Amino acid sequence: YKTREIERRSLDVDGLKRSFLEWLVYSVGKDARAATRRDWFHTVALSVRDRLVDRWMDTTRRYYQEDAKRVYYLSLEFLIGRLLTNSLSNLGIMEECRQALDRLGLSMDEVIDAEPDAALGNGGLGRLAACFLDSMATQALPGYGYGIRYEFGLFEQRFEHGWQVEYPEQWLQFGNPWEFPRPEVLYPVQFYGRVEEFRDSVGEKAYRWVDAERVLAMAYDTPVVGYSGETINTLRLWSARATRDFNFGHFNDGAYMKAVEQKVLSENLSRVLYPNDATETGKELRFKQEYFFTSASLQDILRRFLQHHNNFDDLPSKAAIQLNDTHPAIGIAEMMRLLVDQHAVRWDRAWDITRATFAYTNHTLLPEALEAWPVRMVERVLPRHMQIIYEINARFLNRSKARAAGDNARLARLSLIDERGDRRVRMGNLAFLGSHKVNGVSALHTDLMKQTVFADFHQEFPDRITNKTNGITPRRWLKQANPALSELITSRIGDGWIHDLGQLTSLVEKADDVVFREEFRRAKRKNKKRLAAYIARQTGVEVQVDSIFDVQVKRMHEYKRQLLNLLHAVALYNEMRDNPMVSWVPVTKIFAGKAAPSYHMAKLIIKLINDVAKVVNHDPAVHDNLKIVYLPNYNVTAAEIIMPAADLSEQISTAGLEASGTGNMKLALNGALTIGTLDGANVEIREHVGSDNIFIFGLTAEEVADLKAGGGFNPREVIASNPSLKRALDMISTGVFSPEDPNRYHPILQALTDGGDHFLVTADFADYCRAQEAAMELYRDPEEWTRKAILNTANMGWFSSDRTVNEYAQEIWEVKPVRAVDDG
Ligand code: 26Q
Repeated sequence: YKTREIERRSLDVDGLKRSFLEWLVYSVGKDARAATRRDWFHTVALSVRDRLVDRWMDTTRRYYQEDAKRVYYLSLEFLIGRLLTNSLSNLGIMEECRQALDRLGLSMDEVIDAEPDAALGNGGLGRLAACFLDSMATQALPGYGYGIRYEFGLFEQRFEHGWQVEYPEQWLQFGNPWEFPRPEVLYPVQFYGRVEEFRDSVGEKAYRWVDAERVLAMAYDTPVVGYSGETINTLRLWSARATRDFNFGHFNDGAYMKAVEQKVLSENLSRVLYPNDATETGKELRFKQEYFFTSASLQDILRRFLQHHNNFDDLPSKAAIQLNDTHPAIGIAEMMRLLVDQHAVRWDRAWDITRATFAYTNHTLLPEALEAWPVRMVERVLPRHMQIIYEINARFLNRSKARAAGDNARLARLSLIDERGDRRVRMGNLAFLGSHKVNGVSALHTDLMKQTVFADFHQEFPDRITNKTNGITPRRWLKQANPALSELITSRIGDGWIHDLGQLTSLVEKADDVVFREEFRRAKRKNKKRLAAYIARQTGVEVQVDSIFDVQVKRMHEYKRQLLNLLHAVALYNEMRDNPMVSWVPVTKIFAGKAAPSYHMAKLIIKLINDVAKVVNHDPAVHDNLKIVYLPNYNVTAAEIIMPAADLSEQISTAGLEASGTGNMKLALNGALTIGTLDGANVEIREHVGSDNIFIFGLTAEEVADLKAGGGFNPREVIASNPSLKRALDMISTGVFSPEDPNRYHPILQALTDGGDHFLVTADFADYCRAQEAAMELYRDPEEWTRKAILNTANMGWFSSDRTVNEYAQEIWEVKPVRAVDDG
């Protein structure tokens, strides 16, 4: 017994090795000869998990004993990726584990590669939530993530004849060694039914939600290991379970199968992540998912609060609830319902408590992405919540009427209900009204929030909107993903940067050090070789390691303008063929990213990139100086290989449309130079790395707004006056890249011409090509390029999510670190 206990804690090579053998036999149930790579992964993960449990329970106990204020991060997405390297690295036992496996004749890299990528998110918003979890744990902040345990994560993308095809992502197929099911942590969540009015004990009007359907939310907990392993927080994901009493009635008439069907249906709630990363779909199941996890989370939060407290006035000093976009915004109404209907708190008091507890982060200004649920659906699915929303709205509009002084258009804009057409509930307005702070995710985005979508609300509540520029965790995105560069950095400035990324500024002076530059280049080259091998494996294309790795990896969306990048590729292709005697700088254009399955234009652009790639990559006339690759199935694991290997980072969205971007930060931190518009966090990246060390081009957000307001932009004129653009577009439209179907790309050409080129691809084309030429020219001078690359890495420390989370903690949540050893 005693030995067993030691085995589960020891962090040395021998202890790990013994522990692996024990787990393999007694829990995975295999012997070493029969074990597959996947068996070994489960073995190692379970052994590592053992080493988390004590500290995890310590952390939980510490928070409980100190009755610390907690922050609850409600997010429909957590894009966490793999956890093995993360856990080992944060515990500081990577090398010990490698050696232990070595002694068993196993390759650590193969074991690591057997872990599926947990893709419980679409892109930036979900990955941000995962970075915040890492940063909260690292800084000993009592932070909990709450979300859904989707059975199917974001679909797997494959290419068939160059077209995107989606396959189910079955990440749980072989079990998940990191999670702890909590079958006793179970909450009922209701849907449908109707509301009954009655008189309460003191004769006041009160409401009861009756005849509703019930689903249960069951918790699964995953430990979130902070750097050094001192603090281990919890990610709690909800899974839908049918209630046991579900349909007793059916058994009478022998309709057993019907009851089972119902059970299956109610469990669909947590089946699949919606693959839409911008456009709101209006699907009832999506709305039910939002309410399902929000309600379960709030019930759990109140249960924890009531362990220590009986006065709800204390809730805001013990709990901060952060809404990751409007997806959990129904939580505002749910909190009111729980306080007013279930706990008999008076409306005004309940409203003050709710507002003081909630805060809301906005991630997009795109009108098609703002959630607005049909009133008719909300009143059917959540009848009591619809009443509560009307009540919130009536009280608010009443108060605002005086100030609006007869400006009915203004009142209509402030209303929680969009009365135009079919009536809809504006979830952004609800989130804004029910929160004490509302934040944007970059300086520019926050300014635009104040000027556009939330202009009226900003006037009403001038202190509510605040900026919290996004960040990324340096543990995953530098230390783990880029060991070559990490080791180089640590050899020069020590390892303090891992938890204090600002320390990277000590590298500024190293930019002028020839030896350091040489070593920096060597690290980059190593990463490029690794990516080249990955590209060859995934696509069969051989790329030149000495070419510029020009990288655009992100969701496929028209506003992100992958098309602009591709048009430059076609123009460059033409120039190379026209001028075979010029000594061209070799370029490898690397694309990766998924399109929402219903987003036809995005899928057509993917097909176009693959079609152009096929022609260019096989054309001997360009002498391998240009290659184009589209890597399938971009996810966190692929990003960890791509980010460290990039030379040039494409951040080329139409100015004003990308809220922040976070891939831009990962790439610059890993020493890529940015070519980008003044959009989102690019603006702040320029301020930090210096305008000499970034390639900025294109219209500014203000110029875009003026252009649209003036209505004065004719893409046909722009095309006609730019021969290289015209030629590229003509080639696409005449079927040079799709001879078997010459008209295939007409929808794209249509959008760029008659469609009015909504995203200003043609308007920015010339300046983009100029910036690309500047980049290629600089690449001819490796010393100068490397100097700038080093200055990027050195000055990106501010973009650590540790800094971001600290700002939230101090200015929004008012939570403080709770450390293991309190010597204060
Ligand atoms: C909404 C309703 C129905 C179905 C799906 C959705 C939905 C899902 C995901 C809407 C939006 C998203 C994701 C948005 C997102 O990832 N936004 C990105 O957030 C990043 C983190 O702040 C920013 O850096 C990016 O600029 C922003 O695009």
